[in-house]
Amino acid sequence: SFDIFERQIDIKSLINEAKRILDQNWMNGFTRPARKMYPHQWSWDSAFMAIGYATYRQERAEEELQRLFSGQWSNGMVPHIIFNDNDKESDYFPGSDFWQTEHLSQSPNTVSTSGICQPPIHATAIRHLLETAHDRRQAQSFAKDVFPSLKAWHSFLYRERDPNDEGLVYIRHPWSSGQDNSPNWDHILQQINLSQEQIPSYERTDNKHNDSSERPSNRSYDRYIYLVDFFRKRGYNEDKIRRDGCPFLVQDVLFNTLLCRAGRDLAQIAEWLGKDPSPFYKQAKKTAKSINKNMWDKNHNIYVDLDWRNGEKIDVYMLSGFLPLFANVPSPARSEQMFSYLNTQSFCQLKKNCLAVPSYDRQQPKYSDQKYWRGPIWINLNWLLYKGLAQYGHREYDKLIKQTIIYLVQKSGFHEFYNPKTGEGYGAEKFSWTAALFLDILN
Ligand code: 9YW
Repeated sequence: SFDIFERQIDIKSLINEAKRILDQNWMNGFTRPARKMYPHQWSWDSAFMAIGYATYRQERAEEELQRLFSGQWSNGMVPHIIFNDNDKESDYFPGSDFWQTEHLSQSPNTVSTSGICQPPIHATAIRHLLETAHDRRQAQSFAKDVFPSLKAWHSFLYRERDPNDEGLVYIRHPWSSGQDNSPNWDHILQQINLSQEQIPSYERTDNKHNDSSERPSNRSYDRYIYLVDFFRKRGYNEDKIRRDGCPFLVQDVLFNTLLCRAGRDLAQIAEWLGKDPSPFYKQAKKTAKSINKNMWDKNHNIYVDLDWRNGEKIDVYMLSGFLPLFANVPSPARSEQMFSYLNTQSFCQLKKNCLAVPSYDRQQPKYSDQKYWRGPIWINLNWLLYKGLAQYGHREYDKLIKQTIIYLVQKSGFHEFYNPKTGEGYGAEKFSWTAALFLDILN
């Protein structure tokens, strides 16, 4: 048992440690999520890093995002990884050679990239930078430079990933969700029957750096790799991928929530730059409406993902199902219904001395304290929840989240994820977004 409210904590030294981690993971223009395990640049990680850098090093936040957009494809996609071609020691799999993107007409010539994307939280990070910058003029000029890239990124998503014009975009790989091993994907992945010949030969490296009991199963990995092979065989052509029956097409709550919020943030940026914000507001409004209409699970008081192929709800109750709060999607009445589920032993109940908030409903049979995205506490999800709840006035719960984050970091260091029962840290150590978002929350 622990008491997260009664500890003497030296916040200043934790802040210094967080900055030290970001400095150590910084590498010629971008921040590695973690030194050994993730030696390249990841898309949504970079946006979180920028939010952390905004507290003390504005120019780095800008450099980070500029480097990310240097990997943007000509169709507007921001790839989920921009590889660090100089790192010869890295054994990260799948590396740039596996993705086979370098000879595509739509991929950049200067850097090598993966062929899928991650949640679009970049406009949100840039708006935040504009609001907090100590050098406002510099931030404005940066925003002006990246505005066309942001616009192209959002257009790509609505154009290529929302073929029925629903206001909801799909992802086509679990890695695109940011929550790789979430139970959300189990049912769809299980339905993909593969013969041995359909799986390209490959060797996992993630297990070398980490306890394999915390990581995705080999069966899931086979399917992750099969999907990449499916895309590269079709030259990453979206129509072909869909027409040929890509077996994984999901409208994900978190991805669409972040797109909705980023759309409004992009509109605000446009306004500040003297440009027309209305197309972005319009898109965001439509997305919010569809999240409310199609993704709301009224029996459980939470939002759920949809299988794009048949429109069916995926009945899995994740912390991310509460995150539409971050984009102001639920009405106040609905937000109260959500809160009445969040504030139970399924997640974490106020005054029950629990660590807030695990990534998955603890009472579900597949819940695990240790497994990647199947229960452990992730700081980025909690940061999003924290900001979301603040907009609806839930101060007491926010205090609990903040105290949990301080407790975890002090007890176990800046880990990738944490055990909700014991507070033990798992995955990569000295993990960048944990450090970056800690800085923001304590700022
Ligand atoms: C991988 C880098 C990435 C995150 C993802 C997280 C994990 C594994 O690490 O992905 O090999 O890409 O699931 O959200 O961006 O931190």
